[in-house]
Amino acid sequence: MSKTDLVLLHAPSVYDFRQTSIMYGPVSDLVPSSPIFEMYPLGFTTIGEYLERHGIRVRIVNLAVLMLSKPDFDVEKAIREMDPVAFGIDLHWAPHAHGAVEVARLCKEYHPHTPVVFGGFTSTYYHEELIAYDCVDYVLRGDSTEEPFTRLMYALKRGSSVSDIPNLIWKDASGAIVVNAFTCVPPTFDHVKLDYSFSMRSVIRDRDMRSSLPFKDWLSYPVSASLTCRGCTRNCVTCGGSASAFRDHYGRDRVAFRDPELLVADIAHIARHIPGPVFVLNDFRQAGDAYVEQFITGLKRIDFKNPIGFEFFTPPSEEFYQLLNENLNDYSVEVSAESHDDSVRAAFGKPYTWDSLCQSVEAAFRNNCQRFDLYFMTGIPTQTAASVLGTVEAVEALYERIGNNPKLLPFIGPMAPFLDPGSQVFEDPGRFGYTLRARTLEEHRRLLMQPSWKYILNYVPDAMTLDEMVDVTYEAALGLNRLKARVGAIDPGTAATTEQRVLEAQIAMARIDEIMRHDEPERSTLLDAYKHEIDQLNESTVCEKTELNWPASANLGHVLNNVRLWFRVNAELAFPRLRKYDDRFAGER
Ligand code: B12
Ligand code: SF4
Repeated sequence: MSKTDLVLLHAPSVYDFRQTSIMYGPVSDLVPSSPIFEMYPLGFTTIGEYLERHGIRVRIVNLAVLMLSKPDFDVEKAIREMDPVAFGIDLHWAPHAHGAVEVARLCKEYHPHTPVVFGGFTSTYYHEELIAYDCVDYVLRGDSTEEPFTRLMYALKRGSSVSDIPNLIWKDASGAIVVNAFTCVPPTFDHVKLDYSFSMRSVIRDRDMRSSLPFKDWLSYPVSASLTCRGCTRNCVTCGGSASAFRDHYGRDRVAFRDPELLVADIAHIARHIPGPVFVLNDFRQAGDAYVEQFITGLKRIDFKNPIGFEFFTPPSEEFYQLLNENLNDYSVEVSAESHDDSVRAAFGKPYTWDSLCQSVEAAFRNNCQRFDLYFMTGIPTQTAASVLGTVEAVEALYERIGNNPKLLPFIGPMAPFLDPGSQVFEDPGRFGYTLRARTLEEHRRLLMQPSWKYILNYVPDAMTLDEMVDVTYEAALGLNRLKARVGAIDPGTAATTEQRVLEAQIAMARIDEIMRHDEPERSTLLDAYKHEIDQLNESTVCEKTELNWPASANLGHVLNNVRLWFRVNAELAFPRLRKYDDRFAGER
């Protein structure tokens, strides 16, 4: 097993963002990525680990990170020099619609006979449109592609038929499109490893750290995510990962949970090798009380020391925080309330009250919660500009209620760049008070090339104009920034930088509107001339990226464990027989 069989490529949102003048705005301010969304799907690591366990050699190349961190990185040369059996490209998030297809075109240009495989949520949703592109040979549908991908790779290596590989869309010899049955939807989430062992091994083996970094600044902020499930029990109307989206588009009618003992083992493994905080995503309370008890006491058993953060879909109770406090050293909480306004939140699909949330924040701090991140969004159903500004006042009152505790960190950002394909709102916009500006994949690709986030949005809400939405998003961000500075949740320097950036962003948005009133070719000339200023504003706007960070510290244990892993991987390279493989699909190998 010497040559790389599969290269997994992650494209930037827009290819080539280095040449275009686009004011992305605060579209990614609330996630660790920059606006070109350089983070690859966690599924790359589960695919990589699973395929390697079955004898297929995999390499992740995060083109987006390489392009961001090395301005002269030559993508075409890098792709030309690769020589795998197949390329895999994620079109998981709709914002990658432009970059992912352009990267596929480059793969085909330099390697016309090498198959290009697409996958991810957006690929699944748009599988018919996607397979029609000349540069796409296969699409694998679904939220669990590890097994069909393994079988596809065996078939490609042997030159055998792919007609019985589940979830696969392909073209036969005549070019006709064949849609295989969508039957691989595992009922549990236990067949994969979520412990980052694949990424660590491949860094050591390929002597290449940067290509597989999950996002640009990961080395300075080594955060990891743990997942409790595939699917979701809830139905937030704008979410493409809701219960109804999974049922209607991803073939899943029941949530697949990860065994709590496996989840604890994932986290223990992360803690041995990576010093940063661990986020446990997808509210584990969805799995019921027994699961909660087993998981939390399991974390106590491993004496988990890293900071740990939990995403909760509804405000937890005092009793629940007591359980966390009794069992954990350092925990934090994250809740996306979306709005302070109960009717707006109910229209979004989260029908709990603002008062219950405030009580939960108080209870969290009574029980030693180290940090409470509260997320709000603009552009959601029924939300008016006045309601958005009301959120700032409500947060101010909440700060007063908790004695201006600086451990509360509120954030606000727009629902952007897109309403999720597959969400209830996307499927039936009129019912929820929206007009869609794009439906097809190609229409989304065109939107991504627009010059500012106001023009990129794939929707217009009825309850406010796009200009109002842009203005109140920045206004509310300024309000929260000032509040955080006043209570000491952020330092004055950070607050001043954010204030300045928001003000400059408002000016830039107005300037782009003004440029858009010109016709081509003057419009493009003016935009190109403005590129430098726009690029300065693209990193973060409504908050400083580092505000999202939780503390991390490496110790001697991490160093020793990584040295041990380094020796083991190198020994396996020198003596391949040391590596054990799974023979599950041996007949197809
Ligand atoms: C965890 C999560 C995150 C994490 C990211 C973790 C990560 N690196 O993957 C964070 C919080 C950072 C995040 C950010 C964003 N997210 Co998110 N996220 C999720 C969530 C909750 C779970 C997804 C998950 O991890 N699944 C399990 C992992 C192990 O599998 P996987 O990555 O899906 O991969 C499998 C398949 O998708 C497929 N697959 C994936 N890639 C490929 C490639 C190939 C070639 C093949 C064959 C198969 C394949 O096979 C994989 C293995 O089986 C879902 C909601 C949900 N209920 O599912 C939303 C969701 C996926 N996110 C969504 C969105 C919109 C975003 C953002 C764009 C939001 C924003 N504007 O900032 C950003 C994008 C960040 C970036 N790329 O830089 C939408 C996507 C809708 C759409 N169709 O576009 C979802 C559905 C719902 C939502 N609104 O949050 N997200
Ligand atoms: S936004 Fe709502 S539906 Fe979507 S993953 Fe989160 S809780 Fe589930």
